[in-house]
Amino acid sequence: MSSIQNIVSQFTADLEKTAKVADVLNLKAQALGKQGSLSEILKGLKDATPEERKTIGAEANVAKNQIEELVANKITALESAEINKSLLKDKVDFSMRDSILELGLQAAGMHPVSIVQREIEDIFLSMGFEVLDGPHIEDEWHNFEALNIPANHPARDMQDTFWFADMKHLLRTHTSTIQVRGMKTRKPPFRFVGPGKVFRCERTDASHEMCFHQLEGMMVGEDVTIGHLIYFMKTLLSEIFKKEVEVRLRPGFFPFVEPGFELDIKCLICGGKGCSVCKHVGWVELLPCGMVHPNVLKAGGIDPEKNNGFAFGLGLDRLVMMRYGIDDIRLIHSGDLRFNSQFKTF
Ligand code: FA5
Repeated sequence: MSSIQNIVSQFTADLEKTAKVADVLNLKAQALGKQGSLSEILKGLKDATPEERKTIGAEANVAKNQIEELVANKITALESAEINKSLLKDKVDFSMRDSILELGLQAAGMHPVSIVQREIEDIFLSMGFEVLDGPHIEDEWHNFEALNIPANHPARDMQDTFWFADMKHLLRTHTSTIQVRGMKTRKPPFRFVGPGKVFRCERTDASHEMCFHQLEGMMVGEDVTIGHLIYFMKTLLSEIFKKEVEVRLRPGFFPFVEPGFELDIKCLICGGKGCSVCKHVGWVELLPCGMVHPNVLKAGGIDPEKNNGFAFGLGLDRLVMMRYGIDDIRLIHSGDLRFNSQFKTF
């Protein structure tokens, strides 16, 4: 009996000195394994009286349970010490977050697209519009079909699309997908804007990028007219430029509006003389818009007999270029801190 107790106390002392799970398991094998010290005692029972076998057997069982419990506790302790150690090593001090962010903004400035986007959101919020968001990865229905562009429609070629391998999903080519999602989740009357990144498989130049920003706008109700559309466009431009800018409205074709218009701005880089940004025509395509096509309202679950609406899709990067006199869109996307630091800081 005393040797059983000795085994447990020796085991406890040896366990105390272990610092690795593998060493704990080795120690356990030395006590409880086939050749282990406790097993050796049990083997010796074959020569004992039935009475001795009973008491020593019971005592050995208690010792085995004790050793197993000691082992389990030690392994848990070693594993949590390991986790704590790695947590401490990779620790992030979140209390530093705000000051780091502030330092970054002071050094780099706020991105000009973010500055202008926030200003436009505020302008539209003050006129009773909501600000909506939408996913970058879309399906064909939201990007094309619901916008009156069925499969094989030539208008699909107007926007070179990045398709996923399943040929059903794509990177949205315009923020008009937000129109569709907005209509589906609202009942007229409503008005909202939806800014965001869009993607097109295009060759880049001074005014074209593959990933750029648009800001969609939509207003739907019983008596929405072209007059409303022109009023909101004019308010937007006078608030953003804080000065008279020359614009022209011309007919434009988009399957999701009828009638459709292109609102161009006199190029503020060259003053209309012609440069690489306006492709030497003196005007920059900025704000396509129009009255929402009845098929689009239907796809959005809205009765076109009772409601009509306008929609627009502002080219945000080009507006930023006009506002700050930036002569190459690729600078906006360069990620160059020397460029960013020239704009407003907090
Ligand atoms: C559209 O994307 C339509 N969804 C806009 C619309 C919405 C029309 C609602 C009517 C009603 P478009 O492909 O023309 O239209 O693009 C809109 C604007 O995005 C352009 O006027 C231009 O300012 C900008 N844009 C287009 N392609 C690029 C590009 N590759 N890089 C930078 N800006 C671009």
